Amino acid sequence: MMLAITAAVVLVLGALGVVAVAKGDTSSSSVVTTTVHATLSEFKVTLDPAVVPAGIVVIEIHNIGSVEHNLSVLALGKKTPNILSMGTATLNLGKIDSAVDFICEVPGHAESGMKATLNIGAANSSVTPTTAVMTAAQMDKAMEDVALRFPEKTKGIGNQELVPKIGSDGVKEFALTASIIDWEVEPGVVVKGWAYNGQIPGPVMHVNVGDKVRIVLKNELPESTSMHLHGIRVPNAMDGVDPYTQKPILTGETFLYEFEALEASVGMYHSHHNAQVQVPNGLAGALIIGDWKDLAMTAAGTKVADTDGKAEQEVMMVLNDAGTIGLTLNGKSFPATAPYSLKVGETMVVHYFNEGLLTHPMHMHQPSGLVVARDGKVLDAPYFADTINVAPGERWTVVYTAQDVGVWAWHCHILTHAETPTGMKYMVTALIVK
Ligand SMILES: [Cu+2]
Repeated sequence: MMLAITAAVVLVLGALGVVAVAKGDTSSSSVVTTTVHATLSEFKVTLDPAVVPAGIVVIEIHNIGSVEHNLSVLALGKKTPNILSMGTATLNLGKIDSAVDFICEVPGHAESGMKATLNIGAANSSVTPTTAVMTAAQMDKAMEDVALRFPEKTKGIGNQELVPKIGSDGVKEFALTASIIDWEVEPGVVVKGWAYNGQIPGPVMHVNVGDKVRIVLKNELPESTSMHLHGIRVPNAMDGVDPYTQKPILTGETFLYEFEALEASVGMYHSHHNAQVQVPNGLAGALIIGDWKDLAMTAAGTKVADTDGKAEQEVMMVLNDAGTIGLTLNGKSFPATAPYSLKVGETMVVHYFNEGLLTHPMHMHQPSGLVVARDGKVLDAPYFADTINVAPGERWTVVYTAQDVGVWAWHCHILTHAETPTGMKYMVTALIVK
């Protein structure tokens, strides 16, 4: 046993020795090691530098896009695993002496432009790795350009109110169809979204306490699905957890979710089948039981400076950070996110819903947020907070009463979820107060 350990230690030390020798060689000019910074986004691969001397090449990769990418050199049989949005990876190409072609292997990405070539040139031409790809003035210009585009129109709007049919039995019946659609997540970037009724997030359903509700879900996805009514009190058979409470809804099949709305709730409906794929790809939406403009203002009482004691708006803010949709507010990335507007003294009741995989601290620059409910339960003691952590699965209800005129930024405060070197992106919008 001791012998085996000693042998292993010797092997490891031997390997380190080899690495040390190789690195030492770079200064004595026999083998040069060059680090290249590769930046992945939708749908581009940028190499810096793009020309290197022959020798050992190590690629440091940063995915600044909003979806997963990888980097692969087919000719060398070398590639990274899929890299999450904002993730990094390293790819050691070993010794190369001729040009190398890179692609992203995620289906459709290379065809959309994710290709690059690393060329071999003179050792003294552009060996020095640099992280500055823009001048300060270029950066300022890029930031201003994207900011001026907000709010930029894109195709498709989520969270549209779904009007129920009232059946002869008095039941409020909502029709949902799940299918894969083309979804413009940011201007010019169209992804395969998984949608209820062709929109991301799915349509908003409002019902009253005491209503009898039927949701008719048709599955037009290429795989099975099921739907969980998250934060809503329903009979166990309606909980949407296949294979326990129902069979999976096969492609082409329909399932009826029927329940009586027993309690005021801020609920969400989402897939509970292959959910780590189906939900971040878009299969999620809001289901509200009760009059939350009224419930929230009653909870707020005299704590907010609302002019007439009534909320003017109820806003759904669905957060996502993964899947094909990526870092988004209501299925859109800045500058395609929707702005909100209020007059001084007016109030909007905002429900945050986190359908992603990460916690998002949502920050409103006008510091007037009164947290009145968590997961659809009114708090005994509402409290003020300008940054509210919304963990996956949580819903927080916040009363914002406009106090001061201006355009107030409203964004996730994990800064890589809100900004890039070329300006604001992802989970950013604004409250415009007049
Ligand atoms: Cu975030």
